[in-house]
Amino acid sequence: MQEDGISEKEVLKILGLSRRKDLKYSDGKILSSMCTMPHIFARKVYRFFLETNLGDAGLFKGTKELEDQSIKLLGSLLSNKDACGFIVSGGTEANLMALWVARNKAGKEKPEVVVSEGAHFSLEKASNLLGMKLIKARNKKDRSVDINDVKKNIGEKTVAIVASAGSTEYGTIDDVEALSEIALNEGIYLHVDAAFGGFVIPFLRDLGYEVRKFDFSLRGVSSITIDPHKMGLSVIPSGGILFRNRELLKYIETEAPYLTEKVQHTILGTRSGASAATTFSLLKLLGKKGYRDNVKKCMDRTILLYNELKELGMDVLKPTMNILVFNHNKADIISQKLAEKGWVTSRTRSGEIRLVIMPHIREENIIQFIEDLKDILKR
Ligand code: 0PR
Repeated sequence: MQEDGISEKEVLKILGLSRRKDLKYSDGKILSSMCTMPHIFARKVYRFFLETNLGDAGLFKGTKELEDQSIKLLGSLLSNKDACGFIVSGGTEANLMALWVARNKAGKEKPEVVVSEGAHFSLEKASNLLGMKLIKARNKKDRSVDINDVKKNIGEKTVAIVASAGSTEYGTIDDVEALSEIALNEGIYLHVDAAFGGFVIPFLRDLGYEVRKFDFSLRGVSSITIDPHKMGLSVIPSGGILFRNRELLKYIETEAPYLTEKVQHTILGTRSGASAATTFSLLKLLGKKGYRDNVKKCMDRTILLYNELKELGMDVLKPTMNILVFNHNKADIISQKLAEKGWVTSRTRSGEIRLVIMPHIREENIIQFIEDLKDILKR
């Protein structure tokens, strides 16, 4: 580090050079990401809360109220007005908190957690950190978890089951209703990872799509991850963890004797209130209608792309939400050629090409994508 500082202008110049190397959502070519441009209002709100710290909530009572209100609003979206929880850094932290509660609640030696083979890798991190054995149940052909295989994998040491409601790779929703029954019968904690789907599924239902139940209306569901920084249009970092009731929090309570609030439940100590305030603002500003319109826009474009891909003879999976997966015997070459044309796509673990149709993907981008794909296929 140099002795004397440099001018703001010089610093900004360095920043500008770095920032120019970043890709931009607004170019409409990022088809691999579950994040998007934050809502324009989010940018304004975030700045107002830069100094707020929910790790010392007694100093920031107003901001803490905004976090509590956000959780209330998300709880009502997920069929539970009594839900409690936190706006955290993202889905990884939310999933970690859920398994933390599940492990401590069960208090078993050598605890095990059953997830689907398509579960997000954050659950591998969480189980590793918590000293839990992660057991993967097989997926069915439709890419939702095979309930019979979940049952087979449940044993004496099982303390939790994790369901996906909007799987990362395929956007599929597990049969949470069946998993909820199992959880109730066996006395096992059920966590639903709706990091992506939480801001999609409730609105799909309103729009007339047939979607599975996944939320607190199912009695066996103990907690849900729902991320404002994905389809919630909020800023990074904004994740959401909701628990069915306050009782569950006692399993992760830590004393913070010298602070304004005497106990903490979150993993982080010092944590920004800006994410909570921004999330609250968007929930109020957009309302259900705003989010429903957002989902409709993404789904209309997803279906347009689905139809075009089918027309091209691609092996496309019927989408559950705004995630499209297709296969081709030359998928390797196709994704490489798409990259040469500037398209950022991703691949599933089975090698299919995966596209996430986020709000920054406009109809014209889809038309261009299809044109480019046709061109690649011709050669
Ligand atoms: N659960 C599910 C179902 C997820 O899809 C993700 C992330 C997580 C949990 C973890 O969330 P955080 O990343 O917020 O901790 N899914 C995306 C993925 O892995 C994250 C992502 C987002 C990756 C934007 C790339 C990107 O550009 O694909």
